[in-house]
Amino acid sequence: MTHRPPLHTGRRRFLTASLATGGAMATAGLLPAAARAATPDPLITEVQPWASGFGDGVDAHPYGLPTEHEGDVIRRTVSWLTADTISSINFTPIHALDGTITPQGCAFERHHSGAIDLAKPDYRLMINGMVERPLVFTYDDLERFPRRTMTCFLECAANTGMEWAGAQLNGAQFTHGMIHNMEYTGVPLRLLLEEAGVKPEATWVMAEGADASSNARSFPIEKMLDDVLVAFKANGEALRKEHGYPVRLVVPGWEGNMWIKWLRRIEVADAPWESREETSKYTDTLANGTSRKWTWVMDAKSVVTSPSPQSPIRHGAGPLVITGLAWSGRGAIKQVDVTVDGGRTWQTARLEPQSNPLALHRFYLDHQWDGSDMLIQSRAMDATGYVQPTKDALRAIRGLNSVYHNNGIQTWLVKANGEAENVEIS
Ligand SMILES: Nc1nc2c(c(=O)[nH]1)N[C@H]1C(S)=C(S)[C@@H](COP(=O)(O)O)O[C@H]1N2
Ligand SMILES: [Mo]
Repeated sequence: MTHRPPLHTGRRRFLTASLATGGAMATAGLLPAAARAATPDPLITEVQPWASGFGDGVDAHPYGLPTEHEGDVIRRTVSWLTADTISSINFTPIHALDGTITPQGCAFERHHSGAIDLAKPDYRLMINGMVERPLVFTYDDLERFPRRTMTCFLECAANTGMEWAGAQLNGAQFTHGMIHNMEYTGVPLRLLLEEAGVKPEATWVMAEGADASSNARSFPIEKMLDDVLVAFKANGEALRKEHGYPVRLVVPGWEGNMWIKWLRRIEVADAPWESREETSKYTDTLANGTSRKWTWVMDAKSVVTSPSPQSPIRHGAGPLVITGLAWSGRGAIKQVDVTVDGGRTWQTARLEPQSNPLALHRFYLDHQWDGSDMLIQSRAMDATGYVQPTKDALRAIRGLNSVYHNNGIQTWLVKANGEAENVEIS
């Protein structure tokens, strides 16, 4: 599964060997660099092929792609989940990424009727309903409004949904990969609504896309006048087709299905669009048969991305970087605690500074691994003081029939050989 460039195997083997003999230094938190230098390494002592000629010219890749050595950092599907590729889902390779930004090319996709091709000249956005002036905007019109740039996560409400009944999928990509985090640029929807003139009695807004599914959703108008963006750029460049080119809705902190792609119409109203079949699709069925609905905001959640089943430990005992992601739709992540002993003891991880509260946060725990089995978990706390619950605590409230909004604590069993497995402990 893992791609190892053959030229690096010698160095890898050597690092492992020197770590084994340099245990004392390793526990001091330093790699035994002196020991490493003592053994001749052809990668150091011999001229390599890449230093014996020319590399690519600047005209080789007008638009660059990742190097072939990173060819396994790709979106993946789960065959039994994705029997149909059109109304379907794939997963972000979060186990192989670091930092917080998700490159568009490997950011998960969820379509109800496929990713459509829509060119800018054919793009129209209509605002109608309870407004003074119904309006139609072209793409060029949108570019003339004041814009903002902000980074936020999009999590599908179904993320981790397959884990309700117990540990099932073996990898962070599959258990937690219905998420991405991009820097979006666009026009605040508030400015477009002000241009149209929202009537005072309006309380709801319906938004729909240009694809066959339309993915129509109802929003309380307060959110639409608050921080929602009509976005046309992601991570500095145009949205990719699969993420809604040329224009999508960005709904910070709210579940992914509200982030309408290929946005084509906004209708202002005084009631939600209950007549539309999709309006309350993402409901959570409770044990007593009733449902939670309009659970728009994503609760605090976190996951260790490495080590994890697809990112095993490839070195021996000693220094180990434990890292992962944390996020909350209710505000910034204030603290992430990590345990390596199944919750008996917790250590507070280092959080990288994050300027946007509703973006993914990256945490690190610099650990000295003694080489024995670990039960690794992470637990996030957000600005409201809410603490990510255990899976059992969630089940006690929501039962086993839910699919959506599973933000329970994830456990990886990391074995002495460095391999990891998705497990549950209680
Ligand atoms: N027009 C339209 N918008 C849509 C969808 C869709 O099928 N059509 N899927 C929704 C769902 S359920 C999710 S989780 C997100 C996924 O966004 P992504 O494909 O950019 O990851 O888009 C949402 N917006
Ligand atoms: Mo979704």
